[in-house]
Amino acid sequence: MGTKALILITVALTMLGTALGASRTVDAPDGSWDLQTNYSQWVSRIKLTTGDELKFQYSAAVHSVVEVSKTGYDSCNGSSPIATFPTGNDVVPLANVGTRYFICGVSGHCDAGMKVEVNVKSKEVRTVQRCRRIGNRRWCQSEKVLSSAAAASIEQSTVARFGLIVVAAGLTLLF
Ligand SMILES: *[C@@H]1O[C@H](CO)[C@@H](O)[C@H](O)[C@H]1NC(C)=O
Ligand SMILES: *[C@@H]1O[C@H](CO)[C@@H](O)[C@H](O)[C@H]1NC(C)=O
Ligand SMILES: [Cu+2]
Repeated sequence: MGTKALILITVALTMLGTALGASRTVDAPDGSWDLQTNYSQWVSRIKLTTGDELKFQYSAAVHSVVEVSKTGYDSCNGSSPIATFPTGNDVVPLANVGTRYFICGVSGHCDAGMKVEVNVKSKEVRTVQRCRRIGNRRWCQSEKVLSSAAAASIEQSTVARFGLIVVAAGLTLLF
């Protein structure tokens, strides 16, 4: 009995885990990591929270991605990189709250605008109350919903909610 409950809890936590992160491709859906994009404009339209990831897709023969400090970003100087991502299909996990700075490492490209600064925020936890009338009684249920950045946030919060329900079921079995 206890084992069953533990398995359920594990399944639920795994589901929550997959519900937590969203993937953002830089300048998707219209563009990619290139010289044509106004990245401050792109970044103003998206929201990134911890657990999300940033994807850079580009031709590795033409560009690169270098993560730098604010100083390196402001001066387009990639000579002391925090990290370099050279493959053309680079995934950068955004584990922590804070600002991250990325520039293209190819000479002149950062100065031409190939630089992006992203602000990673903490995930919000909202409490949603749903009420339903059956006969002359009102049944209310409150749920904690983890909201994520993705456009698919509705599906994600649904998955998260389902995960929480399974956790609750698991705990009921356990005690
Ligand atoms: C990029 O977009 C921002 C906000 O719309 C604007 O203020 C800025 O001038 C643009 N930069 C370039 C290089 O076009
Ligand atoms: C770039 O930064 C390094 C140290 O991080 C510094 O030694 C170098 O002078 C800088 N280059 C330019 C062109 O400012
Ligand atoms: Cu470039």
